Amino acid sequence: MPSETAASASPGGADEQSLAALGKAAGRDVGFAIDPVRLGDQEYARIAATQYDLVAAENVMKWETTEPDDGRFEFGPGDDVVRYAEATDKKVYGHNLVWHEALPAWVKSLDEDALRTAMEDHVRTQAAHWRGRVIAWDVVNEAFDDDGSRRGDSVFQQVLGDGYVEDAFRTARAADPDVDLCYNDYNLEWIGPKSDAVYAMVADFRARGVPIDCVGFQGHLPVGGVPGDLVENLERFAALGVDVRITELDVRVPTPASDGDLRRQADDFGAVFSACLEVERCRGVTTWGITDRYSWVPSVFPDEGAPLIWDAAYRPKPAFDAVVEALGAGRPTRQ
Ligand code: 9MR
Repeated sequence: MPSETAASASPGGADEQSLAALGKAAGRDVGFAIDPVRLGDQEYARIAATQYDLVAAENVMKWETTEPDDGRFEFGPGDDVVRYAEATDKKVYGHNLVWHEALPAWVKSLDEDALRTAMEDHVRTQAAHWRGRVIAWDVVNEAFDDDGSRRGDSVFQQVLGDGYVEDAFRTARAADPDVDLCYNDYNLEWIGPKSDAVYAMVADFRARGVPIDCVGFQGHLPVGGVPGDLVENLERFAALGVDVRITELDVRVPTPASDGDLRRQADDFGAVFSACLEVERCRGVTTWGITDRYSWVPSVFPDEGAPLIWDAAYRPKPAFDAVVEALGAGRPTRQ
């Protein structure tokens, strides 16, 4: 059984059936959002070490952690993630530089000039700190509302207006000339008002030489929610000359989860990984965690959860087998 083989990979290195190994053969990164505190959990650590080749910090590179007070930077927890990644041969995907959430209170009370200075200083200092050690940054996270307008509940939008996004990308480029600079958002997976607005922004940036290299499609989906036009949507962004990536995949189901929903969830995971394999410029898929034991979903969606590919007892779910199958599909068969 593929799940048994892959899930029992030897500690300390990816075995040839691991998700990372299958992803590598297919030219795709397989990542997870890491909470370094959970590495004390033996099963978490074993799966993290053996199954993935990319990490994104679930929380510890966010502004509230990295600059809790004006000009006082705290990179320790993020450094732990980077050191862990380097020790286990994984890439680091930087999440994130500018976001209206996970923001310390001091940022929210600044006037226009002070906020612009604070944002540029934050982007510059954080990008410079991990220069050469992260492959990409979510420079700006979640700047748009679902109707395609700029989101009104962002202090950056309220005080600085649309131009803050461009300013953040230019500042990041100046601090790290080599890292990929990404825009990242949710509900961007299908063609509609929100993805159209982001598409227009990316097209405009590319036309005017504003540095942008990639777009992250988060992929926080309800079961059954993989849009039929996912590939078409990824392709139209790629045609603008940017890489694309699924950055935060999870598929929530009503809890307690039924067998039927877990099978539909497996189909959804398989479909998203297959979509990424189908699009040449899709660099990989990151799941927003490893195990149903630890997920943000139940705290935000009452009566929903179980959104990941290992269950709360670290047993691989049907979704795990579906990912193995999707990743292996394009692989040459060995004799
Ligand atoms: O999973 C993250 C959760 O632990 C945090 O409390 C929350 C606020 O910082 O952020 C969650 O991750 C979010 C990500 O950073 C951006 N896209 C949506 C994710 C889920 O809310």
